[in-house]
Formats: sequence, C-alpha cells, structure tokens
Amino acid sequence: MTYQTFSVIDSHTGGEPTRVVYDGFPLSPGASAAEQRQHFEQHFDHLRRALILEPRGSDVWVGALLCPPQKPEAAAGVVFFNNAGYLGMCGHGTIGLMAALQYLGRIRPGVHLIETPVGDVRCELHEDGSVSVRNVPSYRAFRSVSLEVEGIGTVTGDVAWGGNWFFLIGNHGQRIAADNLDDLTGYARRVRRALNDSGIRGSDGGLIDHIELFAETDTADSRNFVLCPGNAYDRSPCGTGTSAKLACLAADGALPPGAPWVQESVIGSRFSAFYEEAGNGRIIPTLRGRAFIHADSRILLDAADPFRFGIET
Ligand code: PYC
Repeated sequence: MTYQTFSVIDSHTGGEPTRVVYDGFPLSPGASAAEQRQHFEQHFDHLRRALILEPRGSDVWVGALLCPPQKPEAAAGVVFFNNAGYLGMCGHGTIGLMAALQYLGRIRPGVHLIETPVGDVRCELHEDGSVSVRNVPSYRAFRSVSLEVEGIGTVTGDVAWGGNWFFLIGNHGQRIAADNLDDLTGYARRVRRALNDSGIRGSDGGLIDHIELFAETDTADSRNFVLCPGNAYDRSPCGTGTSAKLACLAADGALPPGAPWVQESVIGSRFSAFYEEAGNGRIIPTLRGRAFIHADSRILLDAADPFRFGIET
C-alpha cells in the first residue's frame, strides 16, 4: 500500500477547530506566505480538499499550513484554508497555530511574529495558555450599504476588512442563538448571494465571503453569528470578524481606542479585544482567546482510496 502522509495538530478555539499541517506538504522553497498560498492554490488544491473535506474533515475545519518564515525574527509563516478555499487571515486559527507551536516545543510564552498572506501579526503566548493576536490593520470600507435580498427584503449593513471581508448586520430581526442555526445560516447565505449578484465587493475588489450578524447580550458586549465561506458557521467569535466589528465601532466613535470589548459567539465562547488607532481610518485590533489541542496525528492518503481527495458536495 502507498500512503501520502501529513503530520497534523488539531485544536479548537472557542469551539472552532484548526488543523495545523506541519509536515508532509510540498511547500515552495523560500516563498513568502502570500506566494505559498498561490503555490498551494495553483498546484495542490486537491490536498486542501484531502485535508479538510470529509471523510478526513468536515465543512467546519480551518486548515493552517505551517511554512518557514521569511524574516529571521518571525516564528512561522502560515496559509489558512477551509472547505471553500483560502482565507487571508484567521484569528481563531492563529490562536490554534500558537498553541500547536507551543505543543511542538517550537515556542515558549512571549511575543512571536507570524507571517500571513495579508500581513504580519504579532502574537503573545501568555503563561496561562491564552494568546493575544495583534491583527492586520482593519477598517470599515462602506457604511450602511442597502441591498435587496430575495425572500427577505431590504438588508442594510457595513462592509469592513478585518483580514477577510465582512458584511456586518445589526438590524436583521433574527434570533442569535444556538437553537436557531438553520434560520441564521439560511438568512446569511441569502445575503451573501445577493451581495455577490449585485456586485458589491470590498474596497480592493475582494469577495465579501463572511456575513456577520450581531445582537445584544447580557453576558458580553455583543453576540455574533458568522457565516464563513462555504456554509459552516464560526463556533468561535471569529477573530477577523471581531476585528471588522471593532473597525466599525471605531469609525462610528462608539468605542475609544484601548477600551475593552468582549465578543461572544453564537455558542457562547468569547474573545476579549481592544484596538489602537493606525491613522487613515484604520485600526489595529488585538484579540485574546485560548485554544485547546485535541489530536496529534498523521493523515494518510491511500493511493487506492477513491475519496482520498475528499467528498465534494
Ligand atoms: O477567527 O478569523 C477567524 C475566522 C475566520 C473564519 C473562521 N474563523
């Protein structure tokens, strides 16, 4: 039997899983994280499917391909990917990556630089195992964008960048609760389709592939539901989504720099966050959360297995 093998560390951050692939992947030597992502996408997309889709994964997983960094002072480079394609940044995934690097004995508590395809992020591994991620500059690109959504009517939201593009909706009439996931997913999918159909994009022309709904809650500053690219929802409060939210709060003058913000997910997990001003309407968000390692394993692809590259649905 011939197997292609990959070494992986699996973790979850606030319920959202991350699969760090640290050995076995055909990396492009000397490439930056952005080039590594392009190389992955162009030549090895079948391995993304193999590592993330059923029967070895599911729509919920986010993969984190560990790459050698380019800067000598950086701890690692990373390319994030999921069932639908590739992510720019991933907050919960970076926390999972830091936990995996500690588990592998590659880092100790302290500050570490991680290179991503959309910029460097400075992460601090705290003594208690939690991780602070100082994210890429984030901003609100468009305020109060209205669009007609089939079966719903007019929906209004903000378009913001937090390392991925988000459409953030406060006034949606939905109940953000773990027993209402089908309705939330259906609503967010319709909004995403309408955004696509009407050609509404991020300010750099990027696809708005994350939809984020907010509600008030007694247990945090806000509760969210985030539909990720594909049809899975984020079990965590979504690091890049929390960054996009902070960018909108900053743009509205609703939260001063340095003030604490607690974002809760639809399943009740939490990130704490704050931001620094970065000028030009941009902010630098920092979010803090904790990942737990739950598997240290090897993924095997049997050359005879008809589903070795995943089940596409
Ligand atoms: O935490 O940034 C995040 C994220 C993006 C998609 C899933 N989680």
